[in-house]
Amino acid sequence: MKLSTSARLGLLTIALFGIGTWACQTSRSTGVASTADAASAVYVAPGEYDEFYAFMSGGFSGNLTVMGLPSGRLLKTVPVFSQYAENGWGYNEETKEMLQTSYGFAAWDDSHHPELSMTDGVPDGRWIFINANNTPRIARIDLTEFETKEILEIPNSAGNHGSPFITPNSEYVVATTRFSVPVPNRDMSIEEYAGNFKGMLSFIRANDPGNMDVAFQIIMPGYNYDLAHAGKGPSDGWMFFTSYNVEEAHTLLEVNASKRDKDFIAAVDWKRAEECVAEGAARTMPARYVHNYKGEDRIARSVMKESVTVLDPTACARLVYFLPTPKSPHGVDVDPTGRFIVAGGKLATVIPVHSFEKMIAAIAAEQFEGVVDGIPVLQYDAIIAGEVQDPGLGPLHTEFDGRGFAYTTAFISSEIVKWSLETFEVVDRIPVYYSVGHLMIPGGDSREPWGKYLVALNKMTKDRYLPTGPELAHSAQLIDISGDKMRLLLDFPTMGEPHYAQAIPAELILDKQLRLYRLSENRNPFATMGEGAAKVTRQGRRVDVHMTAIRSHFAPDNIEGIEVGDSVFFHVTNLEQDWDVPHGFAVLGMETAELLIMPGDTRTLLWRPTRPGIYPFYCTDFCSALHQEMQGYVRVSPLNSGVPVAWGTGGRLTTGQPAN
Ligand SMILES: [Cu+2]
Repeated sequence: MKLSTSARLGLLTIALFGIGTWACQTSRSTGVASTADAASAVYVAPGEYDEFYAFMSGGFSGNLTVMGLPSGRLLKTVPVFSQYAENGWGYNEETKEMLQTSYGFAAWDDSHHPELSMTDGVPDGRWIFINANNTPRIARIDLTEFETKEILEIPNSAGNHGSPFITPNSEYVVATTRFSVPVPNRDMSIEEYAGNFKGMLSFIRANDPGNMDVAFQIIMPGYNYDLAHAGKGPSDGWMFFTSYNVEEAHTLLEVNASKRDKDFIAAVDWKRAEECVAEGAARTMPARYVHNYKGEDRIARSVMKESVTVLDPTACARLVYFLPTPKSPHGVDVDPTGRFIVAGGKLATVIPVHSFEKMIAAIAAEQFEGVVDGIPVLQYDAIIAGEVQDPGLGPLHTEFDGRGFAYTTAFISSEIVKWSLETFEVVDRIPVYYSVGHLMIPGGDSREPWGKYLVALNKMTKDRYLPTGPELAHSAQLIDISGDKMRLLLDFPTMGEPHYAQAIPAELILDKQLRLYRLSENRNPFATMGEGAAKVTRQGRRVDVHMTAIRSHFAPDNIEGIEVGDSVFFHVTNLEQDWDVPHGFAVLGMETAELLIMPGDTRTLLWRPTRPGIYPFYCTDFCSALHQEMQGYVRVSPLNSGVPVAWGTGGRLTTGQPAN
C-alpha cells in the first residue's frame, strides 16, 4: 500500500485523536487462537507458577507493576517515583528522601521504560531500572526484594524519555533529554531556541549498587532525543539514539518538526568517549542534582551533587555520527546478532534497517553527506542494509525472537508485523486492539531472546473490557510467537499507561527472593529489638514512640502524655521472623499513609495531633485470627497540660518525662 504524505499525516491525526481502530475494521483475520486453545495456553493451574515475571512500566502512575505470564495476573506494584499509600512509600520517614530532587520533594512522576540488568548481553535478574520522565531520574530496583534502592537525578536534561537503556554488561544505562533546553538552563527567549537550546546524552554508571552516578554527558544539537539501544556482539561499545526535530522547531512540533524527510539516529562510540574523558577532553560543569539511596540501615538518604562531566563532540573526534533515518524516528532497536539497527520512523512508509558493518565501513571511507555541529552525517545509501516494505502504518518499536525474525508495532494501523532479518520481507501480521506503542518479547532486546510470547502494549482499549466510566482499563495483549503464525491468546488490563515492559524467566529470580529481614541485622537507630525495650521518650515537643508489633498486639498499646503541638514519631519494628507476616500501622486523623512493616524491619510514621482526645491505632494488614484485636490508644492532652508521658502493654503504665 502506498500513501501520500498528506494521507499518512491524516491517518496519524486520526490516530492521535483516538479513533485509531483502523485495522480492526478491515477484513484481516483476527489471529485469535480458538477459545479453548487460547484459554489452555494461558491457564496456570491453582498452586502453579507463571513461566515469566513481566515488569510493566506504570506510565503516569510513576510505578512498576509485576505480572505473571502467561496468566496476565498482577503480582505486585513496586512504588518508584510516586508516593504509594498502600505501603507508605514516600510517606514514611525511611523512604521520603527517595523522592527528593534538586527541585524539592516530588510526589509523582511518569515512568516509561523498565530495563533489566544484563550480563554478556542477556538479562540476569539482578536489578531492573526505570526512568522518570518529568523530573529526569533513573531508579534501580533490587529484584531480591522488589524494592527501589536508588534514584539518580539527571542534570542538564528535560523530559527523560530515552532511558534507561543498558549496555551488555550493565556498564552504563543511558538517559537522553527529550526536550532540548539551554545548558546550563537559564532565563532566555524561547524564540532563540535554534542553536542555543542543547540536547544531552547521559551515560550513567549502572554496575555499582548504591553508587549510580553520571559518568559523562555528551552535548548535542538542540533536537528532541527519543529512545536508545546499545550495540551488542560486533556493535558492542556503541549506543544508538533516535532524534527528531532536526528542524529545531520550538512551537507546534506536530507540523514544524515533520518537515524534513529524514531525522537522525545518533551513533555514539562510548568506548571512545571513555578515552576522551580519560585524556582530559571533557569539561567539568557546575550542576545540581541529587542521588538518593537506601543505606545498610534501610533508610533513604539524599545527597546533592555539584558538578558533572560534559563532553563536546568537537573536542573528541570519532565520537558521534548521525545516521539519516526516515521519518521522525521513534524506536531504535538492535537485533540479537548486533548487526542491524532497526528504526521505527513513525511517519515513514518503510522500516529502515541500518547495517553496523556498513556504518563502520562508511565511517572509514568518510562517506559523509555533511557535518552538523561538528558531527558527521553518514550517507543513507552507504549504511542501509534494507528497507522493510509494507510494514504497517506508523511503525514504532521492534523486538526480536532470536530465530531470525523481527516484530514491529504499527501504531496507526494497530497491528504487529513480523518480518525476516534475512530477506527484510514481511512474513506475518496480526491486528491488536488498539493503537499499539511498545511491544515486549522476554529478552527481546537482548542477545538471546526467550521468544515464546509477545506482549502488545496498547494505547486504546475501547470495547475490550467492561466499561468503567470515562476512563477505561489499559490494555496489554499476549500473543504466542512460537509458531509460524502469531496467535492472540489473552487480553489483560494493566496499571497506569503500560508504556513498555520487560520479562525474564521466573526461575532466574524465583530462588533469590528475600523472605524477611533478620531482626538481628536491623540497623535502624530506632529499632526496638524486643517488647521489653519498647518505650516513649520526649525531647521538647518531639516524642519518639519505640514500638513493636507481633501477632497480635503492639507494645506499648496504651500511650498517655502526648500534647497538641507535639511531633510524634511512631517507630514500629515488626518482630516477626516469618515469611509473609507484615504488620500495618495507622492512627486516627493522621495526615499521611499507613506504615506497612515487613518482618524484621522498622518503619516510622510522623503524626502531629491537632486536638485533644483519645486516638486509636491499629494494624492494617490482616495478620492472624486476632488481627482485629491488634490495636491501641493514644491520649492527647491540650498544650502545656503537664500530663506525664506514660506507656504500657497489659499492665501498669511506665512514666517518662512530662512535656515542659
Ligand atoms: Cu497485624
